[in-house]
Amino acid sequence: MAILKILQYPDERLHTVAKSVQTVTDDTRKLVRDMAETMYAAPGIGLAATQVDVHERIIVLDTSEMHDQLTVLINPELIASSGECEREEGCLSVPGIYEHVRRAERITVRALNEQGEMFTLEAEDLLAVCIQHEMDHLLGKVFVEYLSPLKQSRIRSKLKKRRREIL
Ligand code: K1U
Ligand code: ZN
Repeated sequence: MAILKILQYPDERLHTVAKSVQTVTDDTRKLVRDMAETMYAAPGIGLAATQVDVHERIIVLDTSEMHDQLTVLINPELIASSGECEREEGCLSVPGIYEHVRRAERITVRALNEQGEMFTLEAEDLLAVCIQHEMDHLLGKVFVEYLSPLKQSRIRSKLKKRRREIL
């Protein structure tokens, strides 16, 4: 297994639209294992392939308290959504920034698992928010893009300043 490099906002590659996986192969399963290891090490509760510069529709998630319930979504499709909620979100590609975003409260997604079998998942609360956040990554959208242009520009400046200080 390997820890992969996570792209940092405002990297242009985070705006790439991911392509569907044609066939789930051993290479797909290796990428899923590496993504899961990267997510747990970060630590995070989700990771989209876009964030590790692989532009395929693959997501890993684990919102469980014990970090022992990995969910893999390959080619996820949103088939239903209802309600509205507003929660604070974070992102491994936008470190140290936490902002409230409004999303659907409950969703149903259809996806393939690591074996290439189709399944349906009903989610609510944090899991629903996390899936929507990760599905946005696959469409090239980062959560800060829901914020006002002023907030986005402040976040970009803050991250650039922080990076200058680190280098
Ligand atoms: O970068 C990502 O897409 C992962 C992101 C997922 C997410 C978090 C919160 C709301 C929506 C989506 C994260 O995992 S940020 C880190 C985080 O939330 C966390 C880290 C350790 C323990 C618990 C939470
Ligand atoms: Zn994110």
